[in-house]
Amino acid sequence: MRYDLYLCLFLCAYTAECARILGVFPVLSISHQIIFQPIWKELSSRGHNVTVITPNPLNDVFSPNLTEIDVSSSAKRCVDNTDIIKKLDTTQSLFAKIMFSYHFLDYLITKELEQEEVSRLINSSETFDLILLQVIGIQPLVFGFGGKYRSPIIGISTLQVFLHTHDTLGNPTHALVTPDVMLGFEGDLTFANKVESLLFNIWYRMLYYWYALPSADKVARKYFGEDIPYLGDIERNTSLLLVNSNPIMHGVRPNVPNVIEINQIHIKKKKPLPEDIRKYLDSSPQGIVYFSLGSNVKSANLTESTRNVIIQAMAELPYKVIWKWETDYLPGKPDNVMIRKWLPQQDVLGHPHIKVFVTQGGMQSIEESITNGVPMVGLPFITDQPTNVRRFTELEMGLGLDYRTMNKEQLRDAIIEVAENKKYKDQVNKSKMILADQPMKGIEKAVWWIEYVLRHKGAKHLRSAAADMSFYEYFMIDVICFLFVCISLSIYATVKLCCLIVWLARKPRSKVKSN
Ligand SMILES: *[C@@H]1O[C@H](CO)[C@@H](O)[C@H](O)[C@H]1NC(C)=O
Ligand SMILES: *[C@@H]1O[C@H](CO)[C@@H](O)[C@H](O)[C@H]1NC(C)=O
Ligand SMILES: *[C@@H]1O[C@H](CO)[C@@H](O)[C@H](O)[C@H]1NC(C)=O
Ligand SMILES: *[C@@H]1O[C@H](CO)[C@@H](O)[C@H](O)[C@H]1NC(C)=O
Ligand SMILES: *[C@@H]1O[C@H](CO)[C@@H](O)[C@H](O)[C@H]1NC(C)=O
Ligand SMILES: CC(=O)N[C@H]1CO[C@H](CO)[C@@H](O)[C@@H]1O
Repeated sequence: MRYDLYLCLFLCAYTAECARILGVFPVLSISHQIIFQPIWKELSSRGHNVTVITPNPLNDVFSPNLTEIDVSSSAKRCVDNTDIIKKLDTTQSLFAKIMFSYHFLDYLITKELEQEEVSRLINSSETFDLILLQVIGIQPLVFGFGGKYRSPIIGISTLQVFLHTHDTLGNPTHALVTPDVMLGFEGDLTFANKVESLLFNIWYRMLYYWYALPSADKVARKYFGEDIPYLGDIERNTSLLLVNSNPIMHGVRPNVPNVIEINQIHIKKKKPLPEDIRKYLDSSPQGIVYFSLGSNVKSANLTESTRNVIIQAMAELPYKVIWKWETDYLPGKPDNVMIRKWLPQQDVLGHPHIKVFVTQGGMQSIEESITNGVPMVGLPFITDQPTNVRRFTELEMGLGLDYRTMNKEQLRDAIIEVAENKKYKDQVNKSKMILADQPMKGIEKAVWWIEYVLRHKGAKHLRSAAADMSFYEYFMIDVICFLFVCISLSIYATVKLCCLIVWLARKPRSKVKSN
């Protein structure tokens, strides 16, 4: 018993601290969870006792220091009850998309909080030294965990974060320099864009601070107890934010020192391909097109007309095609197409015969494509996908098409153009070299910063003064008003003084006259 204790003490000293860490990653979407999974796995193998709430557990029997609370049953029920792809489709208005994602995340997280294992954890007297929270869109409810355990909070986001998350850390959000990701425009803005961006910045904050946050605070009290601080104050207490941000795809933005950009977290070491797939790829030196719409958008759920356009285009390609198709049967499957319900995407992209990746344009897929030097054809569907595709088209790493309006010739020609014109491959190669040239790997960086916050019990010393300023202080509205009043008063006083002088100067003369 004694020895165990000494051993544990020794190990704790050795690994900086064997901390008790709670991770809350509520969103059911493997393309997001593959960013978090390596982080929680690495932390546990470094000796921390990690508990995570996730709908995508690793179920790894070799991780004894890891406790995963599987909330997939609650999450699946929410997802099945909602037509997410339609609600977040590019044809929906910005307002509709934002309101939908707010209500959906609220619904999802509430259902997960109600799940028995989660409820039991919240009711128990467990303590944690650090809370890791998934930051995505508008979901202030998860910050209830921070209020419950009163320990330092680290936010981790797989996407560019929304305005209010920048606010919590005092990160600058200039309407023109860094327009919000939901607006979908970057680079040179038109005048109309500028007006829209500024109005959005104001409208969004009104929505968040006056509506979303107060209503989430009421809900949080129900689940985490009445004694938690105001949800907005807990959120403002965030020590550090890790943002999955790709320097090629996202461009640059100014960040305060406690906003850390990480990338390529989910890039794995190459593994051998399954035998049948390897044979197929090896036997196709004329080139192969890899087609996958990712994990959220299902190829099998495309409308019949879109599917037919794709099938006809594929049939006319001078290459073979390997398609992630989620059912056993693809009606009208051309001979040059192989379908699989699931594919080891990174290893497929790493095969030298792959010429083009036809993708929905999710950030993780694009990152995998760049790391493997494969140019892309983008068919964007939801959220950030149109922006991502526009961006890689601008960078000449591929071409983009609108899946609703494209015809078979356009798709076929785009694929052939990207496969045969060397400029796309060269651009991807350039980006690949830039991405590879970093001081440390994404996962190492993430874990280093998480342990940094543990070692210093927060990161108050990195906190920008802007994080604690109110809106009017940050924009110096009080100072500007004060100066305006001062200047107005002095102008008024000067004018009055001049009048007085003129009047005085005239007065004796008039006296003289009257005399
Ligand atoms: C579990 O944590 C201990 C220290 O608490 C560490 O020595 C061990 O390597 C960890 N085990 C695994 C498999 O990660
Ligand atoms: C980690 O914490 C959980 C929950 O408190 C506990 O049941 C478990 O024994 C701990 N694991 C280790 C390896 O200390
Ligand atoms: C946790 O506590 C709440 C309120 O105190 C209660 O409604 C809920 O049933 C408890 N959950 C579990 C799993 O005991
Ligand atoms: C802020 O975080 C610290 C730990 O870093 C904690 O002690 C404090 O209670 C938190 N305050 C609020 C309002 O959540
Ligand atoms: C990619 O670029 C690097 C240097 O920029 C070059 O050395 C390499 O040969 C290129 N590879 C391909 C496949 O073009
Ligand atoms: C393969 C696949 O995901 N099919 C889904 C298509 O959408 C319907 C409902 O919209 C689901 O029931 C199917 O499972």
